[in-house]
Amino acid sequence: MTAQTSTTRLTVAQALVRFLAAQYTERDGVRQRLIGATWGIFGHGNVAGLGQALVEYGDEMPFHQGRNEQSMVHAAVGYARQSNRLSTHAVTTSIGPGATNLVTGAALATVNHIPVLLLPGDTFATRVADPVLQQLEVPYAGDVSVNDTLRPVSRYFDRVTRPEALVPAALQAMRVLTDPVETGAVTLALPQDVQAEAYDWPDEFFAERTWTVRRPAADPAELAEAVRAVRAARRPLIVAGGGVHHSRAEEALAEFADATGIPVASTQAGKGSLRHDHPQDVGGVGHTGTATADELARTADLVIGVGTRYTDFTTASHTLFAADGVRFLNLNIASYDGHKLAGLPLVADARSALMELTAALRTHGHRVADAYVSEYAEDKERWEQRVDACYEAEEPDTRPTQPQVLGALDALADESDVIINAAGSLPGDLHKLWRARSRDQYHLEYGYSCMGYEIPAAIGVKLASPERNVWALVGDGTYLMMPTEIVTAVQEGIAIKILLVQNHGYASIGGLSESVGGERFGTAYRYTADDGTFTGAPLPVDLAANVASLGMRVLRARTVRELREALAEARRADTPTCVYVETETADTVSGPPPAQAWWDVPVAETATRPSAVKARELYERHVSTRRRHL
Ligand SMILES: Cc1ncc(C[n+]2csc(CCOP(=O)(O)OP(=O)(O)O)c2C)c(N)n1
Repeated sequence: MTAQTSTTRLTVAQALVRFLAAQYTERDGVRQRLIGATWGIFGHGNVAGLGQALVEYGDEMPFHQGRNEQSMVHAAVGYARQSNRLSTHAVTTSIGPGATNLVTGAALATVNHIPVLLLPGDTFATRVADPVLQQLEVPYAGDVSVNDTLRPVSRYFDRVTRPEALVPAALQAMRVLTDPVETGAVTLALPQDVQAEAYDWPDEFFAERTWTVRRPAADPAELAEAVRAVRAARRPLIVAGGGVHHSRAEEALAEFADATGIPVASTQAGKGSLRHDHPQDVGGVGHTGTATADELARTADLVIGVGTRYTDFTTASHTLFAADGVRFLNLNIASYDGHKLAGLPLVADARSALMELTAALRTHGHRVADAYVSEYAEDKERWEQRVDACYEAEEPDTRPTQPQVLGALDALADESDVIINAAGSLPGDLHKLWRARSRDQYHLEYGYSCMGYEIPAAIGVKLASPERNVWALVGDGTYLMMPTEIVTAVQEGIAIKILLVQNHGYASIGGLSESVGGERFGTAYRYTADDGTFTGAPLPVDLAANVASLGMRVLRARTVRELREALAEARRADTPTCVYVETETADTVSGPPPAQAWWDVPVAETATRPSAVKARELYERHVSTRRRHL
């Protein structure tokens, strides 16, 4: 460290807390705290370091007490996403299992490009106490700890092995958290001895610092190419991804769509980019897409991807964009995604570049043909009727199907509701059916599709937007994986709502298993039958009682009518409330519309069981329709 005018002597942990409390982001003239709070579970790896620092500087750094390290990261992700990635939370853990519990949460954050700051404790930097409790000893490498498992899932990783190294590590961490291209999980591993060590910190380190979240404009040559491509297209389709939301580009997208007449389909992360009732919103696209969007995708000559990673669900495993000579124009802030599918890259902030594109196309008076507009408008109307049909229950005193559960929520929801989901059969139903009424109503984590995200993420969303009605939609499998953050909601009076859908097992994977020759093996929650399979009676598990045992109010609904009443009551409640409902298996009439496009899940090439042999034949037919876009 070079000579400084004034210094303050603090421990590394104290210095870090004070530094974090002074970091701000700024975008579009709005300034806010970058690290709004810290979540933590303490053990010997962080209690004397960060634990002591958080009590010493509690007035500068709010604290949330978590129940599981993974779910604390989910809460931070929920908060950060709801804050448009301009504010996030830090998560502190002990060493060993506390630290490795972070890995799944970190991967989820990184895959979804959501900033979170992870502060796992680490084993002694001095190694004087080795092996400390929970230390991994690696015979071939003295400098490896379990925290190295966080390297591949972090966008920045550093181990602060000396006090003064905190300064560059902390600054790099903030740079990555606030960089719209690089952001994701950022890990600062903090050896437990270093956390408690004192150092004379230059006071400049604690001065308020503002990180501008940039909006890079389009390169003029790329923009000119993009304008040419759009003007030449007869059947263009916009695929709106999560980048539209991250950039707050919804209005710019609507203006672009209004000016050109181009329809807008959306990925799971991009849904809500246009309101559902905007005439050009054609709904979800891909394997879980609407018939309208998928038909447009099949026949599009130009796919304009805005802030999308083109996952296999979006491309239907490279079978969806099927027109001869189809080309891609990829507006993305990340060059990596901008070059996918051999597309024309337009590497820029979504909002900036959409505004530039709109202005340029307006000067040419460019619009798609009227016939194209009426074609998708009619299709959209037909799809709306299909949604109505599976939302409605003719007989209100019967057990609802899952689409009818969504219909009941749809009937109540207004722009203030946020629905959160990540895995199971709900994401597919929601992508096809849900009518998003506001830009951030549809909160699907489908980059990592992690069971257990929903409840902690709901807490994070509610912390970011206390005035919203925040619903965690969970299946019974998902609930059983990670219910414990309910206790946190109860403890802090965070009035999230849980809609718990009981169908006695992994319905989604059961259906998938059946379609790929797996015969639903291992996917139902049932007693062991005489032949050793889990095909006996349903288990006597009472999940509603389980929720209640964690301190949350539960409303049980047995019929569509009771469900409507329970949802309305829960929605009015100002305390954490769960609605528990058991669903009927949907038949082909009342069920959600089937998948409109394929998804590649490889099927056994050799098998003796007829189900697998048949599934393989079908699989090979689908594989033959796969396209390479080069
Ligand atoms: C952590 C995690 N483990 C496994 C999976 C694979 N998986 C996806 S959906 C699913 C079943 C979900 O069951 P449930 O929540 O009951 O929803 P349902 O399928 O019944 O709608 C599983 C096991 C996953 N996505 N995440």
